[in-house]
Amino acid sequence: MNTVQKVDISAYLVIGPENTKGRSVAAIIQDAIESGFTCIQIRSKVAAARELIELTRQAADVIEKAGKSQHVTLVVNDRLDVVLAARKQGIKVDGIHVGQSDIPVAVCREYLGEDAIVGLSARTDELLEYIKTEDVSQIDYFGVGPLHETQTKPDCGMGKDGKVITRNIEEITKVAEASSIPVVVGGGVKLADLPALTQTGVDGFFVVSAVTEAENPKLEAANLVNAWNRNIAR
Ligand code: TZP
Ligand code: MG
Repeated sequence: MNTVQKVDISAYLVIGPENTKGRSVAAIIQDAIESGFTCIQIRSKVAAARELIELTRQAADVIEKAGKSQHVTLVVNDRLDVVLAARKQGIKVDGIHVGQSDIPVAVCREYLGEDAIVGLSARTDELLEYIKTEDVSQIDYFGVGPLHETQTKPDCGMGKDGKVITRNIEEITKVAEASSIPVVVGGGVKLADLPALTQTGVDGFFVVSAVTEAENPKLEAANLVNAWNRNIAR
């Protein structure tokens, strides 16, 4: 189909104050977008609502000052209240990313409107069947993972038995084929994973630590973007 994609999830940074080794969240976001990252998600399990609103404001400012407000998407993880409060304060926040246990997609869509970006983390169990059968009419993209176990989110991909299920390249290829909406893959993703990931048919990769814990976040972000763009089949 020759439609204009609503969101570019090719290089997607997830970031919160607990991920930056004490460095400024806004500065690392600036590094990432200057290096070509296309999507930013503010995610924190420790920050209070006011801090999340402030981080969202700083992210929106950085994106605007870089002249990328029309190209770089800004979303907040989980917190519909934070997105609504930020918008009320005039902050340009594009949407929300939710998980299977969070506020339902339909509710997010109702509050944020048709133009908002609403991303959903796919289910862990029976992933392929889920991707094929889920009603995706209100969802802009699926988050899928983890590719590897990760200390950033140790319970990512954890099954009912407490064991983490990672996704290999073959499975990810099947998910990309089966999904009628864009797919972004993350969880332990590092530079070395990108050549293989670009061959799976997914629309992008997401990272936390590869950028937020890098000694030089700007350089590492550029390395990731370049590796993706160099290898992706167009
Ligand atoms: N959702 C699924 S895995 C994950 C999130 C937020 C963390 C990924 O972090 P990292 O450091 O890129 O492994
Ligand atoms: Mg969540």
